[in-house]
Amino acid sequence: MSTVIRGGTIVTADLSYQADVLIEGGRIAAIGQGLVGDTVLDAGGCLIMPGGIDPHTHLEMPFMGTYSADDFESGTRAALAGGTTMVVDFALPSPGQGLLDALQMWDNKSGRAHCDYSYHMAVTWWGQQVFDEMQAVVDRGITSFKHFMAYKGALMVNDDELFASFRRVGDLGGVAMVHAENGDVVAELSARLLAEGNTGPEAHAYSRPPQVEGEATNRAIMVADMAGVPLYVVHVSCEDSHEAIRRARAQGKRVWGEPLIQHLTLDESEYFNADWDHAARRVMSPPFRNKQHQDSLWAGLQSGSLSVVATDHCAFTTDQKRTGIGDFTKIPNGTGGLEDRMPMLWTHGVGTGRLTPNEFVAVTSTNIAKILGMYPKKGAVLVGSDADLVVWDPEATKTITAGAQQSAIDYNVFEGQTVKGLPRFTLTRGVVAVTEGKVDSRKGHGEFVAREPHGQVNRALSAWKDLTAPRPVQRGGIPASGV
Ligand code: DUC
Ligand code: ZN
Ligand code: ZN
Ligand code: ZN
Repeated sequence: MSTVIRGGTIVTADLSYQADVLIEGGRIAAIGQGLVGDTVLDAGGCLIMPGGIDPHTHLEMPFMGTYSADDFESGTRAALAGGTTMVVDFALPSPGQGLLDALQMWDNKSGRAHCDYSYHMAVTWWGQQVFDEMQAVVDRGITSFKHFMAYKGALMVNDDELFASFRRVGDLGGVAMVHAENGDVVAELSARLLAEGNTGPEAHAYSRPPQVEGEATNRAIMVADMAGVPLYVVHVSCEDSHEAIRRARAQGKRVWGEPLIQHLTLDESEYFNADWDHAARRVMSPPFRNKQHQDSLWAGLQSGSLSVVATDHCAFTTDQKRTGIGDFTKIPNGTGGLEDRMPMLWTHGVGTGRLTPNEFVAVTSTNIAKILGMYPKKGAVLVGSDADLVVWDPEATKTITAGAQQSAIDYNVFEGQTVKGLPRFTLTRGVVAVTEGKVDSRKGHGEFVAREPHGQVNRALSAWKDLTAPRPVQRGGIPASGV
């Protein structure tokens, strides 16, 4: 059985050109003119792009006393409906739990996935067991390790733990990731706001100002540089953290920043002059920011100082959110976005002239495939690549509404927004899973994607990169220059 996608324009991160795509055995078998196959998909007027990769999801995750409402089934169906053909979810050990134990828990959930997936491993505590098990995690093809600098008393790691873990990740050829917010300051501000009687969801935003993110991002960059490890900063929401990333990149450090589609398109007014449910449904960390911060994020995508657009999809129902009535610190943090990321970014990015179609492909798919060590299996339209493709109709429109979404929750933070640019077809390893909004995909079709560690080449440039090597010491104990 072979399939030909005919009559479209291939759009990659580098090029746009007219050609057909022949798919056999789930992979791209040929690209050229006049190709013939058993099944023909009409891509007339459409763009053929690598399927989206969302590198930041939390599916069926135990968090803040509950579980995120979308599991690997509804979550990956939502992904496919919006043109995303792969998700990377966070395997999250509870503090004290082994990494391999957590991995087993995630394996038990992910068998229901409709599209391919991989994991990042979260490091939520530090000890010999974690150090030891990291090797086995990398051997399984999981090469990215996430650290929470916030959620004090729960998931947060301190600087000594951060430094130790970063060094280990660097030695294993992996990528360190951070949720960069100063958890000590957030805890302090939250307690003070509550004590002053500010219990509503808007206080969540006041408890996490841009400075807590800027400080933690700077700190993580410096710690990563001393540890000699590449760093990926998730959910960059403001100029304060973007500025730190921009500076680090200009210094040659391997640092990448990931804004979310929510922060690019929704602002802090969602928390104010809104009813409790409306605001609480939008409580996430970091919170939405003002227009100046939004402009900074768009500028980062345009200039290349920010590399990837994700969702941090961590969806909770209104009932789950309401457990925080009377205490904003108990509102489960998280919003959805998996189904809407691609159409929203196309509409507000390409549709406004901020991004070219090629830049759109780079930030939704190709860049992250390279950063995470799975290119060109994913993120490419090349012979031999997986046929994870989206046939994109730039003229198709719809109005986003919760009633029509795949996600299991009862609302959508983009409710009422009209998007222009939608999948005509979404293909997962050559299988058509979505046709003009209709999802017809198979539970369990998704496969785990093992990833490759980076070599030395992708390590930070700091003179401190090899702290274990003997280094010449000048009189007075100061290391000689050039080490
Ligand atoms: N932020 C959220 O809003 N939800 C999940 C975890 C996180 O960091
Ligand atoms: Zn986070
Ligand atoms: Zn409302
Ligand atoms: Zn997250």
